[in-house]
Amino acid sequence: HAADAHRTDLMTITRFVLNEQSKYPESRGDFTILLNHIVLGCKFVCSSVNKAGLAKLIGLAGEINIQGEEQKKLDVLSNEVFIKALVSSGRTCILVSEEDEDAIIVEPSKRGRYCVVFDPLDGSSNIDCGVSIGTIFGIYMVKDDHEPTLADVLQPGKQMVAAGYCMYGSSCTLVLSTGKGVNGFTLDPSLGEFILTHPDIRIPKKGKIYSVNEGNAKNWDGPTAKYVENCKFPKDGSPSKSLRYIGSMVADVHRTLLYGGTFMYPADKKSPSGKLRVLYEVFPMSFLMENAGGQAFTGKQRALDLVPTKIHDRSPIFLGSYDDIEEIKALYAAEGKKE
Ligand code: P6P
Repeated sequence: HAADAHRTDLMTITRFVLNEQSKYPESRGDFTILLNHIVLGCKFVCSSVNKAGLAKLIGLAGEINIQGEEQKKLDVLSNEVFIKALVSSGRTCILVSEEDEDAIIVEPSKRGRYCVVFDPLDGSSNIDCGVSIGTIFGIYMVKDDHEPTLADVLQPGKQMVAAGYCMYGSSCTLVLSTGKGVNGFTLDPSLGEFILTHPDIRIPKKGKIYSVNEGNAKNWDGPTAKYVENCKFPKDGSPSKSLRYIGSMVADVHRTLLYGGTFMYPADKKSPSGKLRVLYEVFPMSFLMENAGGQAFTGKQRALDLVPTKIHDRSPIFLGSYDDIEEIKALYAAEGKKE
């Protein structure tokens, strides 16, 4: 029965992507190689994050560790691991990391056709209290071999060929879309493999949860304030929604994807572009939401239509269940008519 099938028909993320890729006879396996290197990075970070608490407890993570080296912060270490993994894949030409001010142009001898934008350890301020954190990544493909420039990554999110995140929590879960649906894989530590555990994830059309930092309420604009008000005091007599806010984007988005509802980081008077970064937070999560049947909206437009001007640009974001985002879009449209 099902359990045995799981044991004997191990659908690993590598096999899954190879199956997908077999639908493109012309492909040369480059994406599979790239993905394998991203997966390697995730496995390393998962193992380091799980030990981080322990390392801190037994003093390994103090200023000087037992090897006498200065102990790197986990997000710095994760960043180095991903950069090394991506460059050594030989399939990338330009990298953008949340940790690096400038884009990384891969040396010519190791160049491939993919541009990877990533946040190696999003939410890392939550490590010490054990809240789930994650790696977020998006992948663009350059059209031909040319000297890579920022223009290759300053592309709208709809140009991405793949996006995903890896959440380091009670289990290590990698959620991936290559443009045709969304699939979730869980790391089986005994095998060191990511196994398909959430095939074809579809976000509920409407949800009962809203997720936003209410501490910013005094700075919200009208439509955001109105939407949150409607969640708390529904006009149509339906039950109030539940507020769930973890403060770690990967965890909040993962819950939204599986349970439905909305995740919001709106603009506010203090930060008119919101807080979350376009390339490696907003775009990958929006790509996943749309591929799971949901929506992602900036308050002005479809998030994936946004064209970034700088690699660390920020944007407001409202993402989640299709019908719930429709409500938010209607509130912003009504506001636009008043102006
Ligand atoms: P706030 C974590 O620092 C992060 O970048 C995201 O993971 C998270 O969604 C957001 O910031 C939380 O921000 O302002 O609510 O603490």
